[in-house]
Amino acid sequence: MNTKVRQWVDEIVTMCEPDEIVWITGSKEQYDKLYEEACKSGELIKLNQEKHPNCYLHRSRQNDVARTEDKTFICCDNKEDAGPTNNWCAPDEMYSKLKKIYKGSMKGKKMYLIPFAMGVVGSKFTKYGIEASDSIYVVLNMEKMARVGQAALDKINETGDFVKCLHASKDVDFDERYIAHFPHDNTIWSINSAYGGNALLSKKCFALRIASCNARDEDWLAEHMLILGIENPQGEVSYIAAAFPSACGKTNLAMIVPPELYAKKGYKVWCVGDDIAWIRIGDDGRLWAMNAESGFFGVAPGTSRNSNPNMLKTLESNAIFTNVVHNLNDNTIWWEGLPNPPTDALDWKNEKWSVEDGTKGAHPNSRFTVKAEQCPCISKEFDNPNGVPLSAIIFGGRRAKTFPLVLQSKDWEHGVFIGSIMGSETTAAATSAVGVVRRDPMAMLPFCGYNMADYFNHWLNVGKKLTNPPKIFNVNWFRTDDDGNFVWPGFSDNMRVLDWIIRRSNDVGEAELTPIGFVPTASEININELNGITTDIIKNLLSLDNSLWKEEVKNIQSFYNTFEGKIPESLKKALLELEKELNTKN
Ligand code: GTP
Ligand code: SPV
Ligand code: MN
Repeated sequence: MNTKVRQWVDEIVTMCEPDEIVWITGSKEQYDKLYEEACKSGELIKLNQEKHPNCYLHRSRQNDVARTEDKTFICCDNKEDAGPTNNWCAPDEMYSKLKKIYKGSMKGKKMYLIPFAMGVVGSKFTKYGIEASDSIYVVLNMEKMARVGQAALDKINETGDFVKCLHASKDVDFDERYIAHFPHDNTIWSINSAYGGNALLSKKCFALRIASCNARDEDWLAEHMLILGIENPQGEVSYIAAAFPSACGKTNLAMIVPPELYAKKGYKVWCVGDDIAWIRIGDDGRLWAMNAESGFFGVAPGTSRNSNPNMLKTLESNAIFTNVVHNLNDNTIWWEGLPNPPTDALDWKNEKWSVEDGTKGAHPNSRFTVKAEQCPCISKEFDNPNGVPLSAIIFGGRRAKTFPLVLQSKDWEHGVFIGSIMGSETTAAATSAVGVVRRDPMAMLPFCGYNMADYFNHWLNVGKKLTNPPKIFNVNWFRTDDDGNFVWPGFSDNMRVLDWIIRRSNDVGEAELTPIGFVPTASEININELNGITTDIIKNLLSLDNSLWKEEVKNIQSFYNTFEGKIPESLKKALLELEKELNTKN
C-alpha cells in the first residue's frame, strides 16, 4: 500500500474508531454479501425479483432527503476565495470542530473503504478518490455511480494521488450535519447525512466542488452538465453539453427519444452523461467532454414511459430506489407520474398511503441509482478515454416568464455572460424553499468550489484558448401561461429545439438579433405533427417582455454587486449593453 494511502487510513481509523475496516474490491461476492446484510438490517428491501431482478428499495431518514446547502462549506484560507455564494470556514477551525464530531463515531460499526475512479481507469483525464464510509447504502450506490474497485486502487497506489473522502452517517443528526470541502488538501469531510450529494462524495463534492478548483488550476472545466450526441440521417454525430440546475431536466434531455417525425428520417440520440461533465481543451482547439461518472442518480417522480422511456428500460434491473412508494400488492415500487397507483402501499415515510390521501407518495426528490451501461441509448463513446468533441453548450433554467424557449449567444464571451446571468426556480433537490427564482450561474451556484467571479474569468480564459469553440445557447422548457401550465410540451419535443441548435452550430438556420442574443424566427422551430402548438404560440414562447427583462437586469446587477467589483469587466459591460438596448426598445 502506498504510504500516503496508509497514513490517511491510519488517521481516520484512529479518529473514527471503527470495529473493522473493509476494503471494497469490486467483486460480485462482496457486493452480494453486502446486499444480504443490508436486507437483514432493514437498510434495503428486496423487491419482487421476477418483476425487478436485483432491485432494492431504501428509505432515508425524513430529515435527510436532499442536499443541505446551508450545511455545505468551502474551507480555504481566505474567505474571498470561496466567494459570496459559498459558506466559508477556515480549514483549521472546521477540522477541529469536525474532529470532535467524528471522534469514535464508527464504534461498533465497520468502515468501508471504497477506491474509485472518475472517468475510465487509465485515461489521462481521470482522477481517483477513496471514500471511507460507515454506510452499506453508500457502498452499493457508489458501485453504480463511479468505477469502484481494485483497478482504481492499483492506480492510486502507483502515485499516492487521490481525493480523500470521509463520510460518516453517524446519527444523521440535522443540527450536527456538515459537508466540508478542503480544496487545498483534496479532502472532503461529510457527517450526519446519508443521502445523495451529501453522502455519495464522488458526485457533487468531488466531481464538482473539488474538481472545479483542480480545473481552474489545470486549465479545464468541471461542470454540472449532461452530454448527448445527435446522429443525423447521414450517420454524423454532433455532441452537446447542457447545464440545467438540479431537477430541471438534464437526465430527461440526456436520453431523449426523438419524435416520430425525426426518428423516421433517421435521427438518433445517444447519451454520454446526465449530470457531470469534465471538459478539456483539445489539441485541435475544440472542447472535449467526458462523463466523470458511471451511473445515474436520477429524480424518480415524473419519470414515465411517456417522458423518458429509455430510463424506464434502464431501470428494469439492478437498480436501487430511494424514498419512492412501496407497492405492497406485488412488492414493487411506484411514484407520481407512473400509471396505476397501488391500492395497498407505504409512502416514502413508511406510512400507509393511498393516492386518494391527496399527499405525495414518493418524496419529490426521491431517486433511483443505476449503471449507465444499462441505458438502451448509451453512446458507444461512453468509455472513450478522450471524451467527445462539443459542437454546442446549452444553459437553461426554470423560468415562468422571462427567458425565451431558446436563444443563441453572440460569441463565446457573450455566452459566458448568458451563463453568468442564469436564474432558475428552486426545486426539491435541496432542502430550502421550492419555486423561488434564484440566480444560478451555469447551474453551478451550489457546486462551484471557489469564487464564482474567478470562475467566470476562468471560463473567459478557456474561450481564448479555443480556435473552434462550441456555440453557446440558452433554453427554457418551463414558460407558463396565465393559469400556470407549461406552454411548451417539452421532453421528446425538445428535439425540435436541438434541431435549430445543431443547425446554428453549423452556421445555418435563421435568427433575429435581440437584446439578449439571437432568437430563432418562429418558422425555424419545426412544429409539424405537434398537436396544439401553432406558429403564434412559438412566437409567444420566443418573445421577450421588456419590462420583465428590465427587472431581471436589476436583479442580475445586485447579484453581480455581491462580488464586490470582482466580476470580469467584459461581463459588466455586457450587462450595461443589455440594459441600454432594453431601454432603447421602449
Ligand atoms: P438532477 O439529477 O437533480 O441534477 O436533475 P436533472 O436536471 O437531471 O432533472 P431531471 O431530468 O431528472 O428532471 C427533473 C424534473 O423536471 C422531472 O420532474 C421532469 O419530469 C421535469 N422535466 C424534465 N424535462 C422537462 C421538460 O422538457 N418539460 C417539463 N415541463 N418538465 C420537464
Ligand atoms: C443534484 O441535486 O443536482 C443531483 C442530486 O444531481 S445530488 O446527488 O443529491 O446532488
Ligand atoms: Mn445534478
